Amino acid sequence: MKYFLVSLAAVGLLAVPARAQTAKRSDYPIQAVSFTRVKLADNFWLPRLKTNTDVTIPASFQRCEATNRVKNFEMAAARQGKFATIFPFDDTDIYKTIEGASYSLKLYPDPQLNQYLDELIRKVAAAQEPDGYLYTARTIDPAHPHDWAGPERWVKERELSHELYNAGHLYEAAVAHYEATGQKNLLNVALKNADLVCSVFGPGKRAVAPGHEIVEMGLVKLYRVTGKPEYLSTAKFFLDQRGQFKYDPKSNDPWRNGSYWQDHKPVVAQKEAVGHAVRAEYLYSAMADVAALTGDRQLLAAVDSIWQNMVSKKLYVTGGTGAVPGGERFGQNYELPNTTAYNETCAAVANVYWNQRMFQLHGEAKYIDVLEKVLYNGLIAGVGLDGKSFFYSNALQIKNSASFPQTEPQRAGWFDCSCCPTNLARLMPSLPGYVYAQNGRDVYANLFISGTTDLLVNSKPVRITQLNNYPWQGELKFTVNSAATADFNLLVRLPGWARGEAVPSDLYHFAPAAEPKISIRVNGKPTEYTTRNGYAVLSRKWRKNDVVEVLLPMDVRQVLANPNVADDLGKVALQRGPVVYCAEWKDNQGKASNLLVPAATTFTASFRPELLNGIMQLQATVPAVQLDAANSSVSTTRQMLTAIPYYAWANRGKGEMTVWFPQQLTDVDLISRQPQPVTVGK
Ligand code: FUB
Ligand code: ZN
Repeated sequence: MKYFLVSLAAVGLLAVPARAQTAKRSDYPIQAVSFTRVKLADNFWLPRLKTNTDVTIPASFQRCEATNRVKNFEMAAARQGKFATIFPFDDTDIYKTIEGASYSLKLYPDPQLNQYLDELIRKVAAAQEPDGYLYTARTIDPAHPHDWAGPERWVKERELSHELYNAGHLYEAAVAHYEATGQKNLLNVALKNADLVCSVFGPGKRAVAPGHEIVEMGLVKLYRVTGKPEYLSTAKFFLDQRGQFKYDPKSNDPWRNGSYWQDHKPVVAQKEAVGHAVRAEYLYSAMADVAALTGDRQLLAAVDSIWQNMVSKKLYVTGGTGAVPGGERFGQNYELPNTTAYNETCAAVANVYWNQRMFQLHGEAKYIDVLEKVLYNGLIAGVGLDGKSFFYSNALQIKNSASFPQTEPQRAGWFDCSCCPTNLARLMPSLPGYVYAQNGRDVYANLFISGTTDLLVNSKPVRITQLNNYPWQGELKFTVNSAATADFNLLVRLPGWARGEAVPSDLYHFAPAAEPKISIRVNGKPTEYTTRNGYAVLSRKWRKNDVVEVLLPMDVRQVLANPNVADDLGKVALQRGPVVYCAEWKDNQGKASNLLVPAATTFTASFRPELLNGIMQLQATVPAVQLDAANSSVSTTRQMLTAIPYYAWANRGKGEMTVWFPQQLTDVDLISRQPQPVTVGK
């Protein structure tokens, strides 16, 4: 390869050719500490990552085989047969699972898995056309491509072909595989494809706003690995193509006005999170990437204002985004219904990517607050405790009444459009890469996950070890170890929820309660600290075995929504630490929609090791509305409300669940509407 290889060099795996050492380029001021340098030892996350490795990834590969996704590559290699799955983007399920398996190899080395990946990568490489084109939905039989693919390459890219979407996922997988294993077999396939893409698209060449974003993020990753400027300029070119196509700006239909694809305005003129949520959040992630790499201030201003809109008007209390099923998209401001909440699991994955990048741009804890909210709630609700059942959409209420439209009351093993399971498979094992970040002498502790990281600060090796029982307990312990005295700032995130802030906006707030207190001790002594952007800044000359102890208040908080959120009016949600709770039928006499939580309710928290793989459970005695249909009567009794973490619902069968609880009974609505099922997926 003629371009320099940067990332692995940075972690000491590869020698860097001279050109790379002298090359200076701007990037995020704050760099995440790579997943390769963080070893987890965490009670909450490690079992999940192990399940992802032992169950999710093998199940995903098995399903890619059983559903003919692998066969599509084999047929493309042979240039014969008939595309054997439903969607032209089905190739990406293989790429995403390879990506997850690559991260996972770093956590749990496994020669057999490595060998399986090599075989699969051989099949992927064989399906690639000589000029680099890789898209089984056309290559199998170019005379009869998939209906969405169009008669020629790229002609339907803006609408539905997903040619560049497939490319983007290939690049993401290839970089993860290269960084985790040091092997270039998939990277070479990706680079050949990217070279083709850069030769086809660009100023004076073909132009399109990619129909489903991600190629932009993928190209940026290839740029970081190789330093090849065309990858960055093509990513920027794709961003700049938005808002060029002639739609009908007066139409309210997102497909007619272009907002479904975030194509309604030039990207620098966009101010709100709109359209298909996964596409949107991949776009916003790429905007942050390109702004960081080019210093483009307009792009930065645009992505800042879009984030502000999302966090103050379009974010569920669970961290979900993309409220509307039709178009899998963001709704209007404050349109956050509970029973029909779409909240695609892929959108949670995308929101993690986006918030991490916003943090790296600005160094403000609020972005990690949102990322943490997504992580502990909306994201992991997407996968069952068994590791092989998944939600595509994530409702905030399931009501057993013929009058309510339902989304998905149960998880499924796979979907025709199976983007979510494989997106989870890749995000979960990349988690070590979100725990720490660094900007020279500033070392950020963003997530409270037990384990160890080895860093270089001022060229001196420093080891930080975290030990805690988060998210259940608020005692955090950091042990700093360096061979010689090391002078640096340890920035510990002071989570918004621990400072009395439900979200970094006025979309949700906590009901008034005694002011929460955070205390910090160094080597057993209370310490003074300054704060910066939501972080406690601990500046000192660190010596061997210095211990920082942080105590976060873990009171149960009642959350109220902005009154503009019609569906949450007069209701409260429950949160303890970063975890948002729900009541599920199983613990509440078969129902959840009849429970009230008056303002004065106080909850007790108790750890239940035997329940749902170990959870902190909340309980309080509350009024419960009882309906006696036979006698047409309604009464209120007092009943124990048991709440479990939202992420843990739907692991014990099908029934009612709610995140939001009315504070009082205000009305009894006599209705006899017919159910209107909400469809999931394409
Ligand atoms: O279009 C590819 C994927 O399928 C999207 O990201 C999901 O929302 C689903 O529509
Ligand atoms: Zn999905």
